[in-house]
Amino acid sequence: MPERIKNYINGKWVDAASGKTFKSINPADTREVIGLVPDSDAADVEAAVRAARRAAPTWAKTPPPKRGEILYRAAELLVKRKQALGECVVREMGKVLSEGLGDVQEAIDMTYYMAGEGRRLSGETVPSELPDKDAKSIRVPVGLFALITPWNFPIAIPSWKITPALIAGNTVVFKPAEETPVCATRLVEVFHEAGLPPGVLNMVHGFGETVGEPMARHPVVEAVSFTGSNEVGMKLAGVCAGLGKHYTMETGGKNPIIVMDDANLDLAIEGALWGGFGTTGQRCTAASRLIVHQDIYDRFAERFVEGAKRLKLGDGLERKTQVGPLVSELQYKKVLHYIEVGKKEGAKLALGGGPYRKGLCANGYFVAPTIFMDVSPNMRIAREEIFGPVVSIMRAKDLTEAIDIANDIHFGLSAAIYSRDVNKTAIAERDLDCGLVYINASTIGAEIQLPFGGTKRTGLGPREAGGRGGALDLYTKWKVIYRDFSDRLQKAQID
Ligand code: UN1
Repeated sequence: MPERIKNYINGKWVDAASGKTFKSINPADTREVIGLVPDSDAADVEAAVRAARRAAPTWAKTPPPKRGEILYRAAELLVKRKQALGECVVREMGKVLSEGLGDVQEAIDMTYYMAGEGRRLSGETVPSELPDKDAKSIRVPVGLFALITPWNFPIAIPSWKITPALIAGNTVVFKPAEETPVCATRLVEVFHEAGLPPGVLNMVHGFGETVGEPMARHPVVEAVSFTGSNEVGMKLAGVCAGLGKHYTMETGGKNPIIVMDDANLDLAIEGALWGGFGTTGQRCTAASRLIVHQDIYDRFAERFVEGAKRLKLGDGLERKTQVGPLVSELQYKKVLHYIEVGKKEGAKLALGGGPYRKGLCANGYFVAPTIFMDVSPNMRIAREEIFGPVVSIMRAKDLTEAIDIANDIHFGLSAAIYSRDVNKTAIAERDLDCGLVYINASTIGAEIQLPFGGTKRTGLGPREAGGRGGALDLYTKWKVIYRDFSDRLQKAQID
């Protein structure tokens, strides 16, 4: 029997007002229904927003270290439940178990990190230009946040948004991806059990048009944080700007690895396999373009294809599996469509090129690891985000050309270079136009203590995750306080 999943409103687990449900299934075997999930609408959004609004004044006045204590307890619970949550990620989203556990670990890291912010949340104190007067800036909550998260990191990415929102004193309405509602529920249970007061965090399950958009448009919602497709992100940014809401949109990537002729080839191949096919290519940070120096191009391509041939596809809970299924029928069809586009564009298909249905994979959304060679930078498969196990290899005559190809697209999330020449890696570090640069490492695996995000159409608004210039820039606003204790009128800029 599938589990009956609920919305979480004002500290209570409730069905959608309409009573309607939809199914969450296992993408490795679509016959397995994991959850029956509330198919919510604007009425449920309204109830969640009301609860969040009622909870806001008390939560905003709760001392941040006390908010932090709740987050510490949540982090401890995540540690205790890591295995179960990791398995839930595998069953509902399809990634392999080691990565499912990594997904949970990233949430643990983030929750501890943001718990610690409860005792920092620092501003500045600076001298005033006048005597007997002081001046400081403090961080205050923004207000009520709508958080809309994707399915590819069903525990980690919600934690990137929920924990900074909470530590900063905001209240939240949260819509998790419709593909991974059970994982989201496990995460919200943790915050509930950690002692979060009712109404501070609310979760409404459902779809973009019926829940996400009404949430973002709701007049009481002051800010929106979205991670997902570029198309939806840009549209939502327009909605937010029009309604005067703060926002962060974290969207696509088309991340390159540059492999120079002096690279450690074994390391570069390993990194390219991990970046290209890890998480079945379903990371914003996935390495979907390999830009290889012409002198090692053939050698690299041959060995890369050999390595990809050996990857084992299957159910992520099987110990030997390295590549799981795509998350849904929609993604499966989209990836297969792009493979056809690549063939038609005249790229050379070196591996894969279609569905993978062998053995136990027959009932899941499996696509064979696919490699296109001799891809030219203007082909669609070299420019558009595919979000699947499809990698394009391109040739470059030198570092300058490689960097030009890397930069000549609308996205700029992460990029990597493999080279043993410190000057070349320094030039790449300087000239790659993106948010994350990796040197002698793949494009995936950002850590939470630094800002996460990219340039160009990859993202709009403040970055996610930790550190200066990270999430707190979205989840707090500055208040500046001048205190005059001179007992006389003092005029700044004049006296
Ligand atoms: C994403 O795919 O949206 O850097 C996030 C990484 C992970 C996060 C990816 N830490 O690959």
